[in-house]
Amino acid sequence: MAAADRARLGVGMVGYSFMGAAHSQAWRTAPRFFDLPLAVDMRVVAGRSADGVAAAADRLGWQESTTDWRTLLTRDDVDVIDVCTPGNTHAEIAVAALDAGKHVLCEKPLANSVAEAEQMVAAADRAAARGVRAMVGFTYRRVPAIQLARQLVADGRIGQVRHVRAQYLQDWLSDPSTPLNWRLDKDKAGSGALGDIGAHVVDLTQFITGERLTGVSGMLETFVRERPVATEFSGLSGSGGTETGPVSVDDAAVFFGRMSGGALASYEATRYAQGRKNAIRIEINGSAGSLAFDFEDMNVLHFFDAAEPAETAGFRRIVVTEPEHRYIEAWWPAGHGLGYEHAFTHQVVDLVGALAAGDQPTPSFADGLAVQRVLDAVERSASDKHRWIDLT
Ligand code: SOE
Repeated sequence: MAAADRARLGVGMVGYSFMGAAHSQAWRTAPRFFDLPLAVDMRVVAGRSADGVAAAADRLGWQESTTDWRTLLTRDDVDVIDVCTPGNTHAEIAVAALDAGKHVLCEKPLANSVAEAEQMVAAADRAAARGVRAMVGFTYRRVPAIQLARQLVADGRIGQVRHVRAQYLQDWLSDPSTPLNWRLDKDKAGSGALGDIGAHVVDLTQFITGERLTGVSGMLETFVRERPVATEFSGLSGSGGTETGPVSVDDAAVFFGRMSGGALASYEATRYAQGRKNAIRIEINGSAGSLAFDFEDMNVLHFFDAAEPAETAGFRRIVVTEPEHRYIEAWWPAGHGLGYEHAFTHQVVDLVGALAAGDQPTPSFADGLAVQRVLDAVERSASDKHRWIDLT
């Protein structure tokens, strides 16, 4: 269909720093590489600082900026609101947007507590009755190698899942002089490594296996409890002066659990794994084979097929850059890999496709709530001598 004939989808975004920039890139790029059923209009970005948000609008490609996100709710030219703010504001913005009849894409984790996540699911259910949709941004689901892993599990290529082993390793807090920022403040972020990055691996392992965690036991640790107050901070780095303040979240989380199909699962999320910048490592062992993935080599999926003769059996390194792989055809010739930002673009592609078709996009707010329940259970377990917490 010619672009001019397509119905338009007006987008408003709230927040404009690291995640806002990643989402803006996706809204800009998706219509240029994919044949979207709706024409995307990047109408307006909202943020607290007038100068900051105006500069961001200019840099990131938004037509307008505002310091009052509530104005987005009453604009007829805004159909979807993309929430890229710290977790403590997700529930307020998403519920107001859904009640105002706007579709919502909300960054992960869905909320800072189970109670907030439940309110958001209730708002999403009310909205769904009017054809209004809500999606949570567990972006890594849209990495082509992750899509292939899920497909192989669904096709029975690794048989019955026995072990799920997942780590999300970063090192940006290893240096104690890295200053305080909102991600280290429980009131704003809800939790630390657990919610920020552990949430991703909980979601990914549930997505790949098609199973849910039925119970967990865990521990949390805060290695550096006092840090400099930031004088400037951007992305995941910054600098501070001599004034210090408390860190109120976990630096690292380790937990184990059981999947609904009976598999044993272990998880680690940390910002102290020196040398690991954004290592999302997932290995799944089944009765008929195994899969292994590392985001630091994100265009590759390792696959072991136990049916192969012992002399030649071994992990196969599948380079997931063929046009047959999900999303790849829209990009480059085989072997010309993708990066971090592409999964955000795929997220927009799938959201716009679902909205045009009148379908529920995934992951839904209910999926976000399921992850939130796991995070909450790990926190309760950690504060009660690693007690087993049932999730059934
Ligand atoms: C920071 O740890 C962070 O930006 C996460 O918040 C994102 O979800 C992840 O994509 C990269 O790391």
